[in-house]
Amino acid sequence: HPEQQYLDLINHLIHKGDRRMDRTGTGTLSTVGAMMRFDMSGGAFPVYTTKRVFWKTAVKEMLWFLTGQTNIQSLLRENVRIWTDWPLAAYRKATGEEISQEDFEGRIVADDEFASKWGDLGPVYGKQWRRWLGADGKEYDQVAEVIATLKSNPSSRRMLFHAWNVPELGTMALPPCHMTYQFYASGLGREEPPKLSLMVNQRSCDIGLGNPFNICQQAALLAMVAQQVDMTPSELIWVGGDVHLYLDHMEMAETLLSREPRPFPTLTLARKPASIDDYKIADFEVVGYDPHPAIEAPVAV
Ligand code: UFP
Repeated sequence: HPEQQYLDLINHLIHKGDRRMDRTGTGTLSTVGAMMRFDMSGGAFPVYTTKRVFWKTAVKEMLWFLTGQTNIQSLLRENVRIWTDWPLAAYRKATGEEISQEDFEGRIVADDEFASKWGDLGPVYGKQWRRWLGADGKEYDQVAEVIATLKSNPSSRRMLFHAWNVPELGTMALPPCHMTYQFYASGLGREEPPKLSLMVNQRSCDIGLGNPFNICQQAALLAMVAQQVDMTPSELIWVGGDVHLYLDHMEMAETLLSREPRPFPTLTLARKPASIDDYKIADFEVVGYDPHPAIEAPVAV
């Protein structure tokens, strides 16, 4: 089962991981240089099954990256709260107000002026993907460029987008974890339609919470781009730099290892939107997802 790659990586971290302190003060077991490959041909959608993964939230975050936005307001309107911690901490620090997360989120949603003042994360993923600001003052849409190249010159070795914009790292709420997205078309001229693979390079990976989420959102991106360029999704290849298990995720890790993976569900896109900018969460039809129960675990911030 392809999910065994994930379980093997967890097992490796538990037994061979380097025990070390980390930025968040939690402590991890860590390794460097891991690869997992997921074959999506036939429609398989790599959403792990050894615990329930909230794939809709993950896909909604991917759709938000694609909008090029960096404000949490539009995420909160989709009920996605994963980025609230950073603006909330900044607000509390600046004002000294002991506002609850719920109240803060409520104000961001209801009040545009408040949202534009307090809800922005700085130039994170969406900004870099769609509106990378060049030294020439122009904004570069890397995603559109990749899609255009996939249509005009699909054997190119330059079809990638990157989020590690060095001069802007300091003003991002979090420097990019998943950094490069490189596309690769195969079977060109021999197979109709050709196949599309995506290799993602991730510098830092929380194996317990981040990875299950990242894998399925990256798979969703591959499905969308493949559809836009009339290819079939092939492999999602995920490469991790510092891959770590937080010490307070040990119990979750043991539970995951005790469970038997189940078949991955299938993903179908309900329609073909006019462009990569027009996908909605309702377009993602996932059938046959029958995971083991969800596991709650603390997020290291
Ligand atoms: N992290 C992920 N995936 C993500 C994301 C964050 O695993 O998509 F945004 C984790 C990795 C790490 C932490 O545990 O968040 C980021 O911390 P640092 O910047 O110190 O690597």
